[in-house]
Amino acid sequence: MKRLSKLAALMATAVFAAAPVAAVEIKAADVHPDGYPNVVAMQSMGKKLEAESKGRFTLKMFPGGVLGDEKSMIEQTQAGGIDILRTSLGPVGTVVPEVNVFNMPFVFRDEAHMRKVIDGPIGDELLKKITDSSANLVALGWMDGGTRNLYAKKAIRTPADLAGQKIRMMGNPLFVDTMNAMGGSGISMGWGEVYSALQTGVVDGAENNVPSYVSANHFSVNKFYSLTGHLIIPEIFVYSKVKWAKLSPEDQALIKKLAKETQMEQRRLWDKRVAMDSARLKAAGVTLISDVDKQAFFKATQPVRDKYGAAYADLIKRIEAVK
Ligand code: GTR
Repeated sequence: MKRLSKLAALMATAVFAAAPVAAVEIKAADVHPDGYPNVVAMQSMGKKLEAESKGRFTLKMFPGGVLGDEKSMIEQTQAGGIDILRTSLGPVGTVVPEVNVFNMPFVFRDEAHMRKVIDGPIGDELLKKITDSSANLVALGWMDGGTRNLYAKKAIRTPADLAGQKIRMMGNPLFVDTMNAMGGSGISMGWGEVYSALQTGVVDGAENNVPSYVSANHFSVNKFYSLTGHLIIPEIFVYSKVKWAKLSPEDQALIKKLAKETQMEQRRLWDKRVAMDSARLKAAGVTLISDVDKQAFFKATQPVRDKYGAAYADLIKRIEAVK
């Protein structure tokens, strides 16, 4: 009897030692399709994580908005249904109002300015603000979202050209206010609905960076791309706080380290993609409007900066001071 139980104990130890450590499948999501720089960068982070954790982690990507629009995906991430979400900062402003400083029109001078800000202490502070907020998200890193320009079925050069034009904006009242101030009529809807809305005339135009304009095929219905440059919004990838709490401190540190690399990898992929898509637009016969009265749009949107920036005057001064 004694010998038998000893044997049983030995067997139990052997079984326990051979049992694989619990594997974690990370569910990642993006509104952009496979092949888009942000999706590729996130998949690459998944591969590195798999290698460095010796296969304990795998990342499964749900691209193309299959899990819903960004507003709904943010909610799913907050609830733990999605582990990692790559999203524009635009809709994040509805759950962490302070990030709206980055969402304001003409807050960055150009993309180089935006990159310097997100790579420096202000960028780190904002990530921490998101993590420390009640939004239930752990902000891991930034991605590049280029410059957003207006596209419509006609050339837009001045605020007057936008009169009567219904323009799709991202889901955050700040953007509807921005479009209304610019002279058009802002309508918010999820990214996945925009193509058919443009096609059927529910909206006359929209605004986005070149890779989004191309990958969503919007250039086939709206052939005038006006370089208004009204928004330069960085993107972000966040981990569900509910899920984050289940990871060991070592795994959290590993993911944070890889996130920093992902931020830079996406940027390289982004720059290549912008060059490629810009060439594609020329070949597709899209008219690029560069003689836009940007000063007029800047002036027209001052009330939006006043309204949303009032509480963050110091932060805005610090952003302006970044050279
Ligand atoms: C893109 C951004 C997406 C999404 C989209 C939109 O530039 O990468 O995350 O926010 O814009 O306008 O909805």
